[in-house]
Order: sequence, then C-alpha cells, then structure tokens
Amino acid sequence: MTPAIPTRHDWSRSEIRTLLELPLMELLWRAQGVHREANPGYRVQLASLLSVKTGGCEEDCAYCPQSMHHSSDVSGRPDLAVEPVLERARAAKQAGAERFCMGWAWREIREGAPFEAMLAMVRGVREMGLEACVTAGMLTDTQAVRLAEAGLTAYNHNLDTSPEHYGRIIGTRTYQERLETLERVRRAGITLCCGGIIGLGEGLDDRAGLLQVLASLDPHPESVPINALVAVEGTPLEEQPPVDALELVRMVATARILMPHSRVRLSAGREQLSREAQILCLLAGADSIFYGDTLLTTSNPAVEADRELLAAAGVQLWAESEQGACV
Ligand code: SAM
Ligand code: DTB
Ligand code: SF4
Repeated sequence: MTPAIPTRHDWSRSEIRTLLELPLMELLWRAQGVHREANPGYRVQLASLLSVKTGGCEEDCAYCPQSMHHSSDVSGRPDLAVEPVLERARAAKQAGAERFCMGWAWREIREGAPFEAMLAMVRGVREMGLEACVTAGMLTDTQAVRLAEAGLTAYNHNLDTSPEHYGRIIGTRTYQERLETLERVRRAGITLCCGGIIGLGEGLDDRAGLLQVLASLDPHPESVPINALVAVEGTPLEEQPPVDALELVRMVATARILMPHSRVRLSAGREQLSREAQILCLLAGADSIFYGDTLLTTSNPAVEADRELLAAAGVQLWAESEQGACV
C-alpha cells in the first residue's frame, strides 16, 4: 500500500528548528494531522525492558549509570541466564507487553557463550509471539546476520544527541561508529530502533541536529525512542536540571512530523511526568511506551499506573487491535 503521507529524508536543520519552535498549539495540530493520516487511530505499543548484563561498561557515556567510568556503576550483579530471562518475557507478555527488549551494558557484543545465550533468548522470546529487541552496543556483520537468523525484530542503538554535542557526552566511541553499526543492522534485515535523549545540556540546534540525522536515515528507523535524561547520582550529568515536560512534547511532535510512519516511543523519564503531560505526548504522536516497573537500572511508572493512564486517555493497545498481530 502506498503511504498517504510522503516520507522525506532531506529535512534541513533550520526547517526542523522552525518546527520545534512553533507555537505549541500549532505544532500539536500539525503532529496530530500527520499521525492521524499516517497511523489511523491511537494505538499504543507496550514494550518491556530487561537488563541482562548490568554495569561495568567500558564506554564513558556521561548520562549512563552503567559506565565503569562513573561512581554510579553497579558491580556484582550477575548476568542473567536464558531461562530466567524467558520467564520475565512470559510475565511481560502476560501483563500485556507486545515487545520484549533486552539490554547488555557492553561496548560491543562479545563472542562465545554470552552471544550464544543472547541468540537463545531471542529465539525464545520470538517463540512466545513477542517482538524481540536487543541493545548491546556495536556488532559485526556476522553477529547481525546471526541475530537476524534467530528472528530478532529490532536492534536498539541510539544516536543520543547531535553530532556536535556528542563529543561532550561520549569520548570512547564516535558518532561515525554509531552510524556504521546502524548500517550493519539494516544490512542484516533487522529493523532499527534509534533515537536519543534530551536534557543533556544540549541546545535547540542540537535537538534539531539529532532529529535531522534520524530523519535522514533511509528508511527511517522503525522505532524512535525519545528519552528525557534520568539524572542519576554519581554520573557526570547528575546535576542537570529536569527537562521541562513541554520540551519533551515538542520533541515527540517534531519526531512524528519528520518520521510519520515510525513508532515514536516515549521512553526514559516518564516517572517525572504528570499524567497530563504523558497524555500530551501521546497527543503529539507518541505511540509506544516502556511498560514495566523498571527500565534498565532505574524505575519506570508502575504497571497499574500505566494501565490507568491508557484507560484515562482512551487509547487502544496495539496488541488488541487488528494490526497488532506480531508474529
Ligand atoms: N550499551 C548499549 C548502547 O549504549 O547502545 C545498550 C544499553 S544503553 C543503556 C541504551 C540507551 O539507554 C542509551 O543509548 C541511552 O540513549 C539510554 N540511556 C541510558 N542511560 C540513560 C539515562 N540516564 N537517561 C535516559 N536515557 C538513558
Ligand atoms: C532507550 O532508548 N531507552 C531505554 C532503551 N532504549 C534501552 C533505556 C533507558 C535507560 C534509562 C536508564 C536506566 O534505567 O539505566
Ligand atoms: Fe555502556 Fe550503553 Fe551505558 Fe554507554 S549507554 S555506558 S555504551 S551501557
């Protein structure tokens, strides 16, 4: 079917800035128009997250509590084995999740037993009829192909911020390396989950820059997580002021306009948002949330609170709609 809304990959940074700075009502109106036409109805996908390998990461990402460079790093948590992970996936499915995302605090995927276990987890999650997503840092072409063969639905690898601001946040890995990983994932036929974070001390131009790079990817990433920084004690960004909820609404709305057919996921930072601010994000075009009491190492709104939120907003869950069949 030909999409009703054309997808563009040539947005200029100033066009994107103009969108980000529109009067809020105008921005919301436009985002709603695009969302309604590209994705009729308000279905929301629930994705659950589990940290399989926690902490001790060699990268120095300034926002991340799992980096070995920061005093926040949690050590001593054993890696999870295949069966306990699959148990958690079963419970997530039972609670209504449609996608199960697994995280490894790695600079790059490690060969051998840990990778074989990752493949078994992906196969197991897919056999349950859930979408499977992995986030584990950089990978080789062979590893991407093996993950695709195991049935992996999506690989999450975020660009985080603009190319210009990136160097102030991460010193151990380049923007170009991130882009190359994304290409490898694409070449293997796995869908891309790629987005970023606001609240890292970036300017409006950096937010526009991040969205420009994301929208220039062809095809657009199938899912685009928009995170608000969770400022964790012991990380270099612990003192960052909280993100204004309306800034997050603007980011979501602009992502929706630029990438009409992508799933825009309202990700980390929801605990700091009121119910009304979260509903504004849905109105702005977010059509997925992380669902479950924890993200990777930090907390997320309780499952019951999210059920109430979605009921209050009157949104249909993706898994309950006709298009929601995910196997
Ligand atoms: N190590 C892998 C990587 O970096 O791709 C996978 C795990 S990493 C924790 C996944 C993503 O979580 C990061 O790219 C970042 O966007 C997000 N993230 C990590 N810490 C965060 C925080 N404190 N607040 C918001 N988002 C965060
Ligand atoms: C994404 O963009 N956000 C998620 C998921 N992809 C892997 C992770 C958020 C992590 C927040 C901090 C923590 O819980 O450690
Ligand atoms: Fe490691 Fe990923 Fe955290 Fe960076 S964001 S320190 S790569 S776990």
